[in-house]
Amino acid sequence: MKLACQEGMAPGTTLEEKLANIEQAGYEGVELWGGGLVDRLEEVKRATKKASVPVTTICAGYRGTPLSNDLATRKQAADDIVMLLDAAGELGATGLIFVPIFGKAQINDLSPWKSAEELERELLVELLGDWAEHARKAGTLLLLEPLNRYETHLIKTLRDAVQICEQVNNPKGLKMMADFFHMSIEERDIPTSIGAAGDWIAHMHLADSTRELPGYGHTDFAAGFAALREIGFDGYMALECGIPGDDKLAELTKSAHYLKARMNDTE
Ligand code: LER
Ligand code: MN
Repeated sequence: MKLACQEGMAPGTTLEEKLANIEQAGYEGVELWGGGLVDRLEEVKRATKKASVPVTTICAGYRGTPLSNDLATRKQAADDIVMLLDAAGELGATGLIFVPIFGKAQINDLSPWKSAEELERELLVELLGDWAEHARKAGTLLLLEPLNRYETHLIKTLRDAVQICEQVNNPKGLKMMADFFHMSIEERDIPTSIGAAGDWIAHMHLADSTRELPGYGHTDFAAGFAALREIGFDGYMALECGIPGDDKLAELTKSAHYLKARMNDTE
């Protein structure tokens, strides 16, 4: 289990400065936002090669919507996802984080034949079949991320994501991730859900129940980390949250200490 930090949370004006601060604050990797990444890929490769902080993951940032009603919008998503998977492979990242749809369903309900949600699930499995294979060949993973009910209607729990991963059944191309913030809303018991998802989990997002830095809310990270240790998780856990206070570097450093202490609580 290694700690990482999203680029956008790090203080600094250049990528070099941000990477240096991430490392100084006690993190071992950086997660990049996918939007615009392909246009600055060479700059990212140069900066990360010099720093000792590797790119762990690319977080979404594709245009379009994979489960849109509109073919051009679906195609836009497909083109960007394939490009970002190639970038993830070139950067040596664990994977590209993928959310099938934000908000409500966009495709038509065809009840009584099939509901919009049934159609979305079938379309999703169809699309993921191709993208998982593309990811596998690129040497990376597509990482399905469940979100909470206020951000999506479709894949909300770890169990939802596991079901899709099982249906696609290409574990070298498609796995899932779990975000402590979404889990604090959707999971009945976080350690049990992590245990049930097991080997399918290849990445984590860290945020407390308030979506601030770990340590500010009431999430039981020690119990979550113990469950991750139990399933043999050895991937990255990237911060994705707000930073209270003015001294961002001090806050990030404090949170790294807090998280490492929670890892040791149950060792
Ligand atoms: C969105 O809430 C989220 O958790 C991200 O990781 C996906 O864009
Ligand atoms: Mn997340």
